[in-house]
Amino acid sequence: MAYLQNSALVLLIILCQSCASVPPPKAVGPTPSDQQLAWQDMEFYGFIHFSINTFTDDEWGYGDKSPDLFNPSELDARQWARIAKEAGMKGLILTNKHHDGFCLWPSEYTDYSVKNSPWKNGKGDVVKELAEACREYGLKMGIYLSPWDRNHPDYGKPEYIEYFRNQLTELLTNYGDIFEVWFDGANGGDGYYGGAREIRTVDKKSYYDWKNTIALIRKLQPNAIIWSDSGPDARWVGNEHGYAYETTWSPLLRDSIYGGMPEYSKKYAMGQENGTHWVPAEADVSIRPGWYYHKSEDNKVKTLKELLEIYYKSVGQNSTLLLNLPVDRRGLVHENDERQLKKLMAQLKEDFATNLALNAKTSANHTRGNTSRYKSDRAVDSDKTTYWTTNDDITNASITIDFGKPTLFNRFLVQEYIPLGQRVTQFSLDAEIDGIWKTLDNQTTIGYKRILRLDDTKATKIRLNIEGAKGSPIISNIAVYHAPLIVDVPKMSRNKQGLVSLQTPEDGLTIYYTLNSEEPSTSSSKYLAPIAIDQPTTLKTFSIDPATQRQSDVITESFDISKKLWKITTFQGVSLTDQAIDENPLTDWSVNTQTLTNYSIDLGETTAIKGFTYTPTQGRWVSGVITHYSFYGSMDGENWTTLSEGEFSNIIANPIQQKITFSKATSVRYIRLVANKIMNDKDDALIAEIGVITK
Ligand code: FUL
Repeated sequence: MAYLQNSALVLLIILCQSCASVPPPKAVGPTPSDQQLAWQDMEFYGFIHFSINTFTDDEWGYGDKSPDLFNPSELDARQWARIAKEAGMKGLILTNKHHDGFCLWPSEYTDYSVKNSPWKNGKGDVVKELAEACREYGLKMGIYLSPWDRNHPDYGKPEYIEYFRNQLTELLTNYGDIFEVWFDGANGGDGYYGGAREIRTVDKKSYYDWKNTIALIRKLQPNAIIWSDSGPDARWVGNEHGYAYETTWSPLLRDSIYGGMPEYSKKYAMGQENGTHWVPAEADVSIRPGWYYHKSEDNKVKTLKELLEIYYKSVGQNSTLLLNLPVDRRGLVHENDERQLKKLMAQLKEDFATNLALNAKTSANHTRGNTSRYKSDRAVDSDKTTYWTTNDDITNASITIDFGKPTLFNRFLVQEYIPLGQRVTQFSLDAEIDGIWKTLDNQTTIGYKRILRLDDTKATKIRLNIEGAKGSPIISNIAVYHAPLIVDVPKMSRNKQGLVSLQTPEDGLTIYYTLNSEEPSTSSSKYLAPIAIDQPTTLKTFSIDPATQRQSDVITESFDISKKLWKITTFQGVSLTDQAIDENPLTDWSVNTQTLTNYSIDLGETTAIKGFTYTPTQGRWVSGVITHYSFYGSMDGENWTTLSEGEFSNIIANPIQQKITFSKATSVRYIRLVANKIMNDKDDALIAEIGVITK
């Protein structure tokens, strides 16, 4: 007995020695600092764009607007922080000073700040309010300080650099811990510059003397990540769509890059396999078309499908995600943006609800030193400090995960152990379906995190094949999920024939609807083909995932008579156009006001109309909007009567469909909308759609 016990002890000692005697692989290429590792773990955080631009409806201020304009009626940084927290963000970066030079904190070094605004009688400090809110909600805070300053008289001269550093010092000293410092690459150009109103260009490479500015930041906030096109700690992803690349390297040829260099996006943004420094990607994008709040974009907040696409192409492609929430003139994140964020959060929770690979049976064709310390099961143990790896000379190896039974999945998540560098250059994923192995995907880089979106697959085993790497592959985590379908309200469109189509974000959802104003349910009509709607009708509809019973909100739309009999007749040089009556708000009729009287719309039959609708362009930029109109009706197309004349109120700020109703119904066969004034006194009008109201 004693002998047995002793030999077991000896065996144990030998085993432990063998574990200890196989050292971990040596790092390959550049590796992240502790600060970069902590930052990468944040994965998802928010941007807040807020400034005088918010009150002037601009994206880039010139620097000449009065601080009097900055007057949010109910600014509440706690609301921003709550929304960010509930969305799963780990921090917030505020535009403390954008290109216009206006400071959201009462800087000692300029008068161009909140201290000369009416907000809180000049006693307010937005940065302080956000710092307190972030602390309360457990969020980290970052700062955006534009290097370009279109207000400051010294911009372009050496004195400005001192001013810039003084401001940095204020921000990095007075507001607690800062996790990221964000330096925009846009710098130099026209501006106010203290009244000079001229173009000032700078040598982007040398003007800012970044070396010393970086040293200052390191001294004041040693844990902060410094972000710009060229890092030094994190880099721009090269576009403002929020998308990283299928091949995204964290190493970067950092010394070849400077902030704002023109060829950056094409040449460097993906990172490089032979990059010299660890400078991981951050993908920035706004939840709306613009970075700043514009009322005109209230109905252009990104859809759930678009937001998910961004998430999978950023966090799922070895990048962090910086998602912008514009704060509005009240000083709040708009309700529409909050609603979309909530949808995103709910869907992500569902997508990653159950890790089907957690503690599954694993095997590998190579294991470093054949010790348990580096065995394949370390990749599925949910401990990111442990990993599966191979001997140093192995750069091709496979790990198999055995679910034990046919298992349905459509997401594959894999992570490299990045403290030892990013290594994998090529990999594939196989699945054993009904006893036959099939390749599901071939890809290149992994990095911190890679998520593959796959078709629904039912397999008993899967196999990750590392087919190329810069050293032994080191895989710290593999997870497998079955994400449900994206459930969101159906998208509606109608054609000129009056056929209404309903579209779901993904195939596989069922749509129910009613045409009698009743609330739809699963016993209502099921949508199978476009619905013919010729008469005024209220359509209510929602979509549902039959597998999970998750259902979308109900969406309601009122349709009037169809335009199937309508014809536009133009004369005297006006080009014939149907865009104004094709029921597609994304196509415009571009027409000169001088000739806008030279057309008529024939409704095809005598119709009693109670009003009309005008939809201005729905393009990204608001232009050609008719602000003052006359609307005419005629029975014979010769003799016209003015049915209404006036102004479309607030149409520039909110260019959605306008509905004008008359005091009484009038029977007409022909109609005509004429522009009396176009925004910015332009000559050309853009008409997306003209319609009538009959009910
Ligand atoms: C850009 C800026 O010019 C935009 O206004 C915005 O701040 C965006 C995040 O970065 O380069």
